[in-house]
Amino acid sequence: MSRQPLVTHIYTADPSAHVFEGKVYIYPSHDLDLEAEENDLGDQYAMTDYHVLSQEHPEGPATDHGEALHVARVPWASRQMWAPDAAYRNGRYYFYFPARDRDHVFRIGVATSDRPTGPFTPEPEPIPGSFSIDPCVFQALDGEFYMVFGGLWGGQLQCWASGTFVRDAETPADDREALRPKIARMSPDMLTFAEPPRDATILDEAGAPLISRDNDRRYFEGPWMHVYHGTYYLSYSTGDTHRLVYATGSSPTGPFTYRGQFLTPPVGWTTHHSIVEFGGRWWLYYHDATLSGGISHKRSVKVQELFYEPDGSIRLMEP
Ligand code: FUB
Repeated sequence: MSRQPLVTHIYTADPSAHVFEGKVYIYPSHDLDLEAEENDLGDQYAMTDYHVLSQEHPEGPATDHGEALHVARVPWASRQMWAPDAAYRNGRYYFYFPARDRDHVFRIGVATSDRPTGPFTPEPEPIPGSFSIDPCVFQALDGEFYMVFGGLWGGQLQCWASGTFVRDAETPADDREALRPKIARMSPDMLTFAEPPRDATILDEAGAPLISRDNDRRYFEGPWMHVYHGTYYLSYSTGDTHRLVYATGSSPTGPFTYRGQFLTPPVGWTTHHSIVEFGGRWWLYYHDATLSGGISHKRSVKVQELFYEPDGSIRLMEP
């Protein structure tokens, strides 16, 4: 199978793949072809808009449907349109995206359309009570929708550890419990949270929460949830150790037990992915920075088949 970028005329990253109307629709970030100095706050990820891609099949070519939303159309947002996601409910498509507000605090917004390709019309304000980055909106087995979200460092998850925003907050000390992704049930209209976000706990094999110095396993950013054989799979990036790993649980809100790594580090600093079933097979959408020669903020979305072992574990892959 080809491991080439889905498209090469623009840089794309952070792919959230969904099957809508019999096709795969991919909702990526749109990396700009800009020179930028890299820093740990991610200022180099200065994206301003989103494009939607689609494929008739994960092994086939991708179509770029053009600009679906621009920061200039979002009244509350100032910059940095980071990793988005989309959902379908009751005849409407909902596009979720993080961006910095006018105080430079990351919030999560929602925009709607009657088509999977957009253009999407943004709500005038971010989702009340939202913060940080990397929304993933999924439907649980009982039909309810949830958003799992959050990212460290430039994604500001550590700034909210006390419940209110502390701009210069640091990540927990090495021997303390690691930060966890946040999860909230969505209201029926999909525009607000039905409850305050809570922690999605990730435990080790002995049932203890992962701790901060466990950099190969603890949560960093880019959560994705899917269900396989009745089990919830929470997968995510370990950030500074550049792995894609997963944990499983019997409830959409956790707790989740760490299970393993499924993708070794791709080229570039960030790792971000989604997992989707299409045609009775499973597919991993992810990005790397090969096309740009390794420039971390110029990434390209790729896809490869994903395999489960008989015990439900995900087979380790190389990009
Ligand atoms: O693309 C900007 C940020 O980089 C995303 O929000 C993170 O997940 C990381 O991929």
